[in-house]
Amino acid sequence: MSEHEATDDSARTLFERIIAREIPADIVHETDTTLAFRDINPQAATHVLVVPKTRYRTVAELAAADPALLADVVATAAKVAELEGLDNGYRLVFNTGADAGQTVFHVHAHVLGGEQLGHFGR
Ligand code: IU
Repeated sequence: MSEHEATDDSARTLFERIIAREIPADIVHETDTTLAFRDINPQAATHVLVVPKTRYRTVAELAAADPALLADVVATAAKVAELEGLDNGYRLVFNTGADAGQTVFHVHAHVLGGEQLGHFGR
């Protein structure tokens, strides 16, 4: 594990196992630094997760450590929106920490769209 990777969670996350192709996922797009795959519990007509192949726990940690990699994640999300035909718009969400309901501590962008989305919040 490099010094840039999270050290507080001993177990590898599910997303690291997807990146390593140890467990299957419905992969939508891949770059040298990112992977995009469909969420198993979709919250919109289109719901894709974009992860950096290097693990950081949260978007804040990623932004501080490797802003170019964060830019790669956002660019991959935009590419996913194009591939998925989200021409009428989409939402990009980084749940961060407990209050936002983050459950997987390998930073991921949710790309949501394909229908009119409800307002976010409570
Ligand atoms: P969150 O932002 O940490 O709450 O999002 C984690 C997402 O990971 C959530 O939407 C799950 O449905 C999704 N997910 C998945 O796609 N595949 C899995 O095997 C597991 C969670 I566990």
